[in-house]
Amino acid sequence: MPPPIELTLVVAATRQMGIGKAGTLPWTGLRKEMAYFARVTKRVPASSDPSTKTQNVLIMGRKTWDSIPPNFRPLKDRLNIVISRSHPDHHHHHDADSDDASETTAASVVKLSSLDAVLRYLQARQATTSFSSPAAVKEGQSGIQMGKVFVIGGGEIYAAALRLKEARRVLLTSVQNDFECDTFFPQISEETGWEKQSKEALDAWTGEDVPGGEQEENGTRYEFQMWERK
Ligand code: FOL
Repeated sequence: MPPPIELTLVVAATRQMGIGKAGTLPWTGLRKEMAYFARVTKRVPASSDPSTKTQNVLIMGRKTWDSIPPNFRPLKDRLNIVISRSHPDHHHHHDADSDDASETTAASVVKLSSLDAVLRYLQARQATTSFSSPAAVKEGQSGIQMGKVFVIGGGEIYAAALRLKEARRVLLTSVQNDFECDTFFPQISEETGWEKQSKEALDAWTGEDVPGGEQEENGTRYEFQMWERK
């Protein structure tokens, strides 16, 4: 039996847990922070079978998809799953190579109508891709091994994900400056059942030497953190 799906939420948030304003990020110019997001979400687990291609999975809501600059989406080298109530649940596996707008990327997009449908899709895929039979590939299962599974927002999707037992961990970039926000991430704290992990634990989980302590870019201060459920 495949291991249960484990969800990791990735987010940058102010101390008030503000994450967005008017359909975009509240800040501009956090280039190294964004580069951290890209690196961490691309790096596949060290345990991956080196003879098979592995890709991490990004789950996002439709508004987050819309917020990503068109020339950056689908976010490359990762399977992009977009949740949208107005889309039926037959997945439409689209190889970017055959798409005019993103011919240089090796990413693909799957649209599903709920987080629940995403979990069922991933469970099914996890069960079939370990064999990557021609039948499974023909069915749109692609034969690519699934690596880590990330939830990348926005507010509505984060809140729904945090209600699931599968949501094990939050990679939180804690932004110290105040920005006006209209979209928020739920409070995570000791009181709500979460525990901040050490830098060593963050390094081990991400597979990199994450800069520790306060970072600063263009006058905005932030810290890379990892929280896990108690
Ligand atoms: N988590 C963190 N830590 N920071 C974020 O900025 C963030 N943003 C989102 C979700 N989780 C986050 C959602 N918004 C891109 C743009 C917006 C976005 C997420 C990703 C994007 O264009 N990413 C590209 C570009 C990388 C770069 O500029 O270096 C990518 O390849 O990931």
